[in-house]
Amino acid sequence: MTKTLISNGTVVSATGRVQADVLVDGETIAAVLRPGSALLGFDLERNVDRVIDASGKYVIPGGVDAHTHMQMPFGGTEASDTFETGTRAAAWGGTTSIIDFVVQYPEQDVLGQYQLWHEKAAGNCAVDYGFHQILSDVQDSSLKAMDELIAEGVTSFKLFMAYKGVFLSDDGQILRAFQKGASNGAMMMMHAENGAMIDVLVQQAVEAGNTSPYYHGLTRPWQAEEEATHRAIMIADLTGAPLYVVHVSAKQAVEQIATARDRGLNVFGETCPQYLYLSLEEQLGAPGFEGAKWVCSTPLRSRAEGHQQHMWQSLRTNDIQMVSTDHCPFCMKDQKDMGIGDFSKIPNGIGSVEHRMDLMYQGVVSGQISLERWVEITSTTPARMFGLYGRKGVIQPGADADVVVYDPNGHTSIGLDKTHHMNMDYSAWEGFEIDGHVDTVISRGRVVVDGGEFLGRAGHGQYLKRGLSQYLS
Ligand code: DUC
Ligand code: ZN
Ligand code: ZN
Ligand code: ZN
Repeated sequence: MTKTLISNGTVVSATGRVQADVLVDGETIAAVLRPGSALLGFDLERNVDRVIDASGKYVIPGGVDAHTHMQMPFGGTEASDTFETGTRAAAWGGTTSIIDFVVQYPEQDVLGQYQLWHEKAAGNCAVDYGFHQILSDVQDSSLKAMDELIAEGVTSFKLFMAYKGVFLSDDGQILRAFQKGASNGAMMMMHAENGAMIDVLVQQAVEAGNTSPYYHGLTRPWQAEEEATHRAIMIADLTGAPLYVVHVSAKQAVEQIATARDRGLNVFGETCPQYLYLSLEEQLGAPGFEGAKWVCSTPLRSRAEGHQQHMWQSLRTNDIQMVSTDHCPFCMKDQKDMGIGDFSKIPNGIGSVEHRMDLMYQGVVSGQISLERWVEITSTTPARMFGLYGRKGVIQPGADADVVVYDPNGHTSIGLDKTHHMNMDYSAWEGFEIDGHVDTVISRGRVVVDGGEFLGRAGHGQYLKRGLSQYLS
């Protein structure tokens, strides 16, 4: 088995930092050692196959992106990253685990869809992958499937309060699914937007000739997000189910989550880089149809209203627990452009799986979050939230050797002709400059990225059979 020593780096965890050497043996971490101690009484040349010098660099657990949609059929097309291209891009950016969403559309068999997602992913992934399950047809067979999926390591289930005819569940269906989650320990995830209100606003806008991409955001106002977030919390409270609200963008929705947590409920919130950095005003300022690049749901929010600054604060105070990408990439050509003349036909989604670690590190540079909080919200908490902690999310003996060597003196320019490995014909992050750099990425002991070279392979990534959320037991 290959032994690798990552020497002289600063090992950063959710709780602190220490100068240490990390010894990797095969696929796992064998030891975290005092710097240089591996050299004492130890023939380095004979006993270690490779030494990675991490002097002046951070050594962190690999990123866990708990919200991706690889090759998802959606909006009359399919998300443009396959499991192969998407996980390769993830690896480039220091993310060594993803949790992707199996989709049940109406009338589809849940377990059949789960098998289908395995077929899509198996043999294609560069890094490890797990699954959540989307339920869009809550009926007896779907509820029964929830028990069977938990035994398969799918321990979290997403429902939608929007997208009529596609994903939408009504409150009674949500109640039934949450009752099941309360009894079997599953984490219930919610897309919290009031779809009925949004559908009317969208129709009115299109009829009035307000068809540019900017109206996507205006027709999905924060009130629709706050109301749905509150309703989801009430259903969680009534049933006793734990609730994880995905892609939170409105400060008012954050306040609902914070209030619920203060009351002692098991309610958690996720945000995404786009809700920290991008705004409705910038989307408005984009020429022509360019604003389509940032059409996602929940939508970008107004900077004048202060949502972005409030979201950073919420990450600091733990009103919001973690950051995923909601990676749902579409190209402008032949995908987003379906919505020219009608914004409601633009496939919803932004691609960021490659840039999450960098974008959040820039939050450390700008003083928004600490170095430790960076590791916590991008790796440790996602792992713990979704039953992977111990294997993932931490550098300690016995953990999977998923390690990133991050250079705080390096630099990353994001953009189509710069750093961009996702299968998209544009970057939602064009022109972003990061005062740091992913130097080396190790996935289960294998160096998959090093010195600007991809060394991984499709099929190295394995399915992650997850346990129940470690925030609940
Ligand atoms: N939001 C998106 O932007 N894309 C996929 C589905 C969703 O909820
Ligand atoms: Zn969603
Ligand atoms: Zn999503
Ligand atoms: Zn570098």
